[in-house]
Amino acid sequence: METKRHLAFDFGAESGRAIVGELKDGKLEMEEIHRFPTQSMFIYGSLRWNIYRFYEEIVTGLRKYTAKYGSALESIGVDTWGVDYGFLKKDGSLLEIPYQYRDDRTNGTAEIIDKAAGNREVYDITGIQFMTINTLNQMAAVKRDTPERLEEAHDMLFIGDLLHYFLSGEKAAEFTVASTSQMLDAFKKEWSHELFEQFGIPDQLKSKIVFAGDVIGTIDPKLAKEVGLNGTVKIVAPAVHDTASAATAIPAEGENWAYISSGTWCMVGVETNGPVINDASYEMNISNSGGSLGKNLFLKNVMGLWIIQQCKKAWNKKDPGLGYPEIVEKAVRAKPFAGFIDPDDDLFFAPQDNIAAIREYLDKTGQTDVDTEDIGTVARIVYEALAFKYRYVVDRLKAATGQQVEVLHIIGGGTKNALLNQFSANALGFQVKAGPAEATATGNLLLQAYGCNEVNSLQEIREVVRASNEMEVFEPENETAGEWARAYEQFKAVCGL
Ligand code: ADP
Ligand code: LRH
Repeated sequence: METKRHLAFDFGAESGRAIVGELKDGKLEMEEIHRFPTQSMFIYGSLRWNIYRFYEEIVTGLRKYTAKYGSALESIGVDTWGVDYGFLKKDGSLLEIPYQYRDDRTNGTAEIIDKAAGNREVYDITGIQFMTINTLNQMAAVKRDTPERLEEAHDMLFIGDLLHYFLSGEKAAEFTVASTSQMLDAFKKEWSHELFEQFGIPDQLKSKIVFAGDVIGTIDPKLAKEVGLNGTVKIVAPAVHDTASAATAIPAEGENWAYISSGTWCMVGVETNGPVINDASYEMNISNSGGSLGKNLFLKNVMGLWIIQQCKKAWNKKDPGLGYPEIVEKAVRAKPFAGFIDPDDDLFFAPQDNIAAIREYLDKTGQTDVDTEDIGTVARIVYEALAFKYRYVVDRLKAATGQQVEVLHIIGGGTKNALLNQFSANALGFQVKAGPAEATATGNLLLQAYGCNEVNSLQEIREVVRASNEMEVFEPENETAGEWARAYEQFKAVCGL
C-alpha cells in the first residue's frame, strides 16, 4: 500500500517543531525533524512575532523532510497559539508585523469592551473568558490608538491561518482558532455580526470560516519545487488552535475525565458536546473554546509554565546549562509548601523579572521569610501553585457543568515534568494520566489524516492515540494527603480565592 505521510508544524510560544506522521496498522508513527525557538521580539517599542522567520522555519522543515523522505508528501498543517492575528492589505501583503498578545497596548481595553457592548452580552454570544489577550481586546486597542489600520486592513488572519496563506495563497480562518478571538458566535460557529457592528470592526475582516479536516489549498508549486517536493501537496486544516489539536489527541475513554493541555499556558478543561453558557460559567469566567469534530472545550486558561520559563531565563544568565530536568530535580529536594502564590496574578503576566514578581507577591501577602534566591524553593512554589490552581479550576468546571471528574489527562510538553504530574494527582486527590507530550502535533497529524480520509471519527483518532502512546499514571500519595488538603486551604486563603 502507498504510504501517506503528513507533516505537522506546531508553534508554541516557547518553541516550534516539525513532525512527520504516518498511519501504519492503526498506529501513528511520528518523527520530529526540526525544532526551533519561537518567542517574541521587541520592535517599534512593542512586542511582536517575527512571522517571516516562522515561515522560514517551515521552509527549513520542508527541506529537512525532502532530504530524509524524498519528494512525496500528502499534506501539511500548521497549528499555533490562539488570539494573535496579522492584517493583510488589499494587495495581499502584510500590513504590519503581528503583535504578541502580551504587548501592553491592550491596557484599558477591558473597560472599553464592557462599555461598548456589556460584558454579559459579549459572554452570552461568544462564551469566551475575558482576558486582555483576546483578539477583541486587541481590536479595541487598534480602534482606540490606530483606527486607520482597521480601514487599511483587508483581511484578518490568525497566526496559523496566516502561515497557511503564505504557503498557499488561500485565506481562511479555521474555526477553533477563530473562536479564541471572542468575536465568534459560539452557537452559530460564525462571526458575531452584532459584535462587529457594536465595535465598528469592518465586515471585510470576517475571513471565511473553515473547520479542522478541511482542505484549504495546496502548497504553492514554486515553493514545492524549491524545497524538492513533487506533485500536489495539500494544506489540510488541523485545529489551528494548538489547544484544540491537543484536545483531539487526548487518549481518553468513557466519560468523567478532565484535561490539562500543559505548556506555556495550562488550559484546564472538560469536553462537552456544545457551548455551556450560564450564570455560573459567566461568574467563573470560563471559556467555550471551539473544539475539533463538533466538540466544545469548556476550559480556563491558567498562567501555566510561562512562569517557570521566565524564571529559567533569569537563572540561565548565571548558569546557562540549567535545564528543566535540573530545575525539577532542585524542586524535588526543596521544602514543601514554603510559600503560596496565585499563578494567575497580573504580576506574572508580563514581568520584567519574574523572580522579582514572585518576591513581590510573597511580600504583599506577608510571606516575607521565603528564600527566593534558592532555585529549588522558587520552582517548587510555582509547581505547587499550578497544582493547587488545577484543583481550584476543576472544582469550578464540575460546578458549572454538573459533570463528574474521576481522572485527569495531562497532555503537552508539561507532562515531561513528573513532579508536577504527581503534585497534580496529590492536589486533586484522583488519578492523573500523563501523555502524550506531543499531543498537539499528534492531533494536528491525525486531523490531517482525517481530512485525507484515513481515519473517520474522533473516536477512531483517540483509538490511534491510545495504540501509539504509553500513558504514565500517577496516583495521589496517601501519606501526604492530609498535608496537601491543609496546604490547599492555606493556598486559597493566601491567594484570596
Ligand atoms: P509550548 O508549546 O507552549 O511552547 P510545550 O508544550 O513545548 O510548550 O511545553 C514546554 C514546557 O514544558 C516548558 O516550558 C517546561 O516547563 C516543560 N518541560 C519540557 N521539557 C521538560 C522536562 N524535561 N522536564 C520538566 N519540564 C519540561
Ligand atoms: C496555548 C494557547 C491558549 C491561548 C493562548 C494564547 O498555547 O493557544 O489556548 O489562550 O495560547
